[in-house]
Amino acid sequence: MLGAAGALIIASSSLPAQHVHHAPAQPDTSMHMPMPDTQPAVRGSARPLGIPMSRAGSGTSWLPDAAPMHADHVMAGGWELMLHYLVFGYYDRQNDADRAKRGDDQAGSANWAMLMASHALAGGRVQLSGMFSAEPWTVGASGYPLLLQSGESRHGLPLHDRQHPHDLFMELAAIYERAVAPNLGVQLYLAPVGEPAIGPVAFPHRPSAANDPFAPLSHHWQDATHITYGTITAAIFSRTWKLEGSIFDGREPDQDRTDFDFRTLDSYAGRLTVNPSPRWSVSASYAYLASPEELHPDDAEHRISASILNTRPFGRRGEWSSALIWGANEHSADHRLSHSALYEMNVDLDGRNALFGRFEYVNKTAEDLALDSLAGRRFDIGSASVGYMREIAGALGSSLGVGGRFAVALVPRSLTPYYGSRTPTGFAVFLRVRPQAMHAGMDMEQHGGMPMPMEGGREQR
Ligand SMILES: [Cu+2]
Repeated sequence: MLGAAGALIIASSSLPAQHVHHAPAQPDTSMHMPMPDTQPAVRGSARPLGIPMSRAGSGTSWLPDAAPMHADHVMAGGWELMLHYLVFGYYDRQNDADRAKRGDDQAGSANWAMLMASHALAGGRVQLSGMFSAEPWTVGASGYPLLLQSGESRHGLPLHDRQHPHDLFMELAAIYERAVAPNLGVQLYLAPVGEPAIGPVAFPHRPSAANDPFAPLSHHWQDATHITYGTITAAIFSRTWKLEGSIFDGREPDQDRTDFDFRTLDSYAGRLTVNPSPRWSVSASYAYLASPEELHPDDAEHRISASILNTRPFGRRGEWSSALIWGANEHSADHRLSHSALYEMNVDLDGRNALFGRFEYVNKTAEDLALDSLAGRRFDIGSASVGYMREIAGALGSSLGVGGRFAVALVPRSLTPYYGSRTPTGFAVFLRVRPQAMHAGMDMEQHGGMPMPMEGGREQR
């Protein structure tokens, strides 16, 4: 996320060459555009080692450098300010409630906004970020309908077949980072609310999920720790790798989505990420969660995951982002590894039309799905969702799109009494607002009228 590119004020000759792909001769600034050829850098908060802003994912995670960036960006008194937001208004209908016990419909909004400010400090760079969601009100405490989803609770009962809302405070964090050698940097992340070094970039920030309003069914096997109430992460990194360790409060957020759930830093995690080239980011992580679930406080959890993220050009002006993720949990209660696998993609065909899809396997227990009569059993669940998004308008730096999503799940026969069939379905239609894509050709008025020397293909118009 965080990708605000635009301001190429420091001479980019000092930065590693990036030629992700070549631009059309006459880019249309009103449309979503892929990443520019050059590495952005901004005076006052240059990133150590010349690592581009586009690489910044959720928390301290890395995306491919080629990931598209959607943000508003201004310089003010030596501070670089960036605003990111993603707002979906949806109508969601899961299953046919007349035929099956499980399923529901809802109109609501999934959304988040993030404000970041960064400044030069002591030979490095400090960044403050705040990320917020209105979902406690626009989704509600019971979450939105999503067949076979599980995780977190309300009124002492596990949420099932619904995705919990995100908390009002999704992140309040400070990062300090600086180079300590020509190709070595250090980073410290302090977050009263934030994301420890676990798993891939969280789905709200993944380009491969950017047009999908809904969470993966494997969220709690892969990236659900993106909101924790207390995280400290230390990292060392070069231009191509990053090694991180975190201590954090491993408890999931509770049903009160507007408060701070501070406890103790009882959990830890480590992650290695490698970005071998501009289009790729590969990571592996391990986490120990001391007591993640409020309903089962004595149950500790080990979580291991690996991910491969890719962004590549598609056609003349499109871009194709994808994610392949494996995540597994082992609960101290039963010492069995339960696996999940996900492939997800977003293909921006031409800057206006995008196709997206997510294909998942996850092993869930009767407890996860609140199926008391099947207690002790485990279920292999598959899910395929596909969708389409079309940009229909752009104004004031925002882009409005309209889209739809259809999903079909595959469940074992033993679940048909609950879901009505072995292949229950769900669909949603939605509007989506986000900042227009940033690229080096963006208007200088967004940078206080400063002239912006550019290099590379696209921006020389
Ligand atoms: Cu989440």
